[in-house]
Amino acid sequence: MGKILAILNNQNDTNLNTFLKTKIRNLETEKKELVGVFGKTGAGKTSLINAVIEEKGLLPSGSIEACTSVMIKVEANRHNEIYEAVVEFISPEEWEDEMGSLFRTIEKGDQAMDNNDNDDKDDYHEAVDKLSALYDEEWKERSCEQLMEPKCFKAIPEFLHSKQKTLAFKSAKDLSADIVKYTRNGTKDDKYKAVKRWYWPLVKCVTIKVPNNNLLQHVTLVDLPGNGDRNKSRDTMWKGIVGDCSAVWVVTEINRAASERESWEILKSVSSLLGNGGECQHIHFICTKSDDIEDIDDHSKADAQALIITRNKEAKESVIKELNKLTKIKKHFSDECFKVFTVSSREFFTKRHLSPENTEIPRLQGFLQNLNDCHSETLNYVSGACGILSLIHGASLRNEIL
Ligand SMILES: Nc1nc2c(ncn2[C@@H]2O[C@H](COP(=O)(O)OP(=O)(O)O)[C@@H](O)[C@H]2O)c(=O)[nH]1
Ligand SMILES: [Mg+2]
Repeated sequence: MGKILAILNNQNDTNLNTFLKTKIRNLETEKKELVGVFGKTGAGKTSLINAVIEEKGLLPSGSIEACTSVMIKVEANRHNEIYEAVVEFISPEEWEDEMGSLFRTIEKGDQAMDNNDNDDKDDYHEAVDKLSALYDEEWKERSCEQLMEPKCFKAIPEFLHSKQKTLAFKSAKDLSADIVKYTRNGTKDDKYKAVKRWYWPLVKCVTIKVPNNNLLQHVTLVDLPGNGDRNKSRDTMWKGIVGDCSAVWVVTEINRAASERESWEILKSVSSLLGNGGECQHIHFICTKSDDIEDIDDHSKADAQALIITRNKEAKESVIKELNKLTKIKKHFSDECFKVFTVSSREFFTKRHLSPENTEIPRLQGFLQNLNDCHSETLNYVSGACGILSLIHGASLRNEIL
């Protein structure tokens, strides 16, 4: 392919020639298997990803107040030993538009306060949160136009030029500390008092590249906040990602796994997007925080372990019972698609009460390993290269090339 590319480079640029050159270059950028991690805030998605890839503290997790606000993709860095974060922004035009509607919401909200209209009040607080995250108090005295001036984006000039911002770090810990200002809403969290500007309202997606990671060679994990997004381009991206997922993980706390409506709603809306003809072959229901049992530390290790195992079993049974009720969704997928896991990301790292095999993180790792192994980069390359060669062969028979 290298030789052919060299020959093509020495020829005049015809349509066919340009097409072939692009095709050959694209052979190198392979498609990944996407695993979408869904669930409401606080369900334990971020901790789950950290545990599965065995990078404690890579993705900042924590209090609900400082929840993850943007989409985060985690994949392998296959080029060097560095932890890398690539930040993608929405366009400046989009932000200006959104700001206009935020200001209108705030005006409406002032009236809602008088009329006690709760929906409008929520929108009002959301708008204030967003503007304050980015501009602190400044937005109150300035116009939209002034708030678009370059001096407001000194730390992120890339945003104004519609470019990505690439950040490089030596360790997972350094990356985690720096990316909070792009990914989380920490305005109300004392832990982040030092951070003055939060950029999440402008961020579309952050891709984190982890070095030396076998599980992620051909797999990308996507941490998706909540259920869609009000920002149009982020929502489009969200839906696009759902449609491309090879596997969907619906994450929910074990204590409410079967009863909580929200995770079942997520499962329903996600499966309607997956629909027919999608790539998705695996829908996994993951019950998190299996260590979270009241007064667990008062028990002996053996008793604690027995309690956890019994509850895991009960949780699985009730989730499977609920799953079986979803006849409409089940019509589109085979029975093998659905699996239930019980995990504790905390136990996976601390190993206080459980032997590692009792939290099913290793089982999820096995699943990812399998997804990796089934994804054949070589096969994709070879069939792509064959296609290019037969095109060239056909064209040369017609004297169009070489
Ligand atoms: N006890 C226990 N707490 C957990 C576990 N996983 C996450 N948490 C806690 O649950 C909260 C939310 O976790 P996070 O991963 O940020 O959830 P996300 O909002 O879904 O990404 C944090 O306070 C975590 O410390 C677990 O396995 N056991
Ligand atoms: Mg999170």
